[in-house]
Amino acid sequence: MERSLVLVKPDGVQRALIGEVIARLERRGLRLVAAKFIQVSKQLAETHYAIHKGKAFYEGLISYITSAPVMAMVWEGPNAIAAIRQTMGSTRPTEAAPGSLRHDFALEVGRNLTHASDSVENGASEVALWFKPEELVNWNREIDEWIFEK
Ligand code: D4T
Repeated sequence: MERSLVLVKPDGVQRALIGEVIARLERRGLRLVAAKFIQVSKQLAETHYAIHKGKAFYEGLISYITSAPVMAMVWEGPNAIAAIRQTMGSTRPTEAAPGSLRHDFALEVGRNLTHASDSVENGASEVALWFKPEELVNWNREIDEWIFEK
């Protein structure tokens, strides 16, 4: 079972799209593991985006993600990494597939609404960065056997 960090970024929160993001992930069949509504500190932002330090868009990225609250979540499921990134659409909204969140709701890469982990390894490290172990809920749903093959 793969796990991904999912963020509804400040633009998604300000535009009242938290429910839309959650609804699409729920409808897809993914299972919610954790959620919290937080103001991101500069320190957390810099750790999360450390890989982009030095790039032209880095400073803008840090001020964007710390500019207003975010909805931070963990979602899980078989193939969750690929499934969630497909539901989000490509990082650049104008390259996102029709029907994806970024296609339907965004125009610019610097206001692309959401974040999702891009690999199983990054999913595990990002979940550990954003959540304490006791904030993660292990549970089963009645419908799981109708969505998860094994
Ligand atoms: P996030 O991490 O926000 O889900 O984005 P992705 O995983 O889809 O894409 P990324 O790591 O390549 O980019 C991180 C973040 O930086 C912003 N960005 C990116 C930007 O403002 N300008 C750029 O040219 C790029 C490549 C958008 C997402």
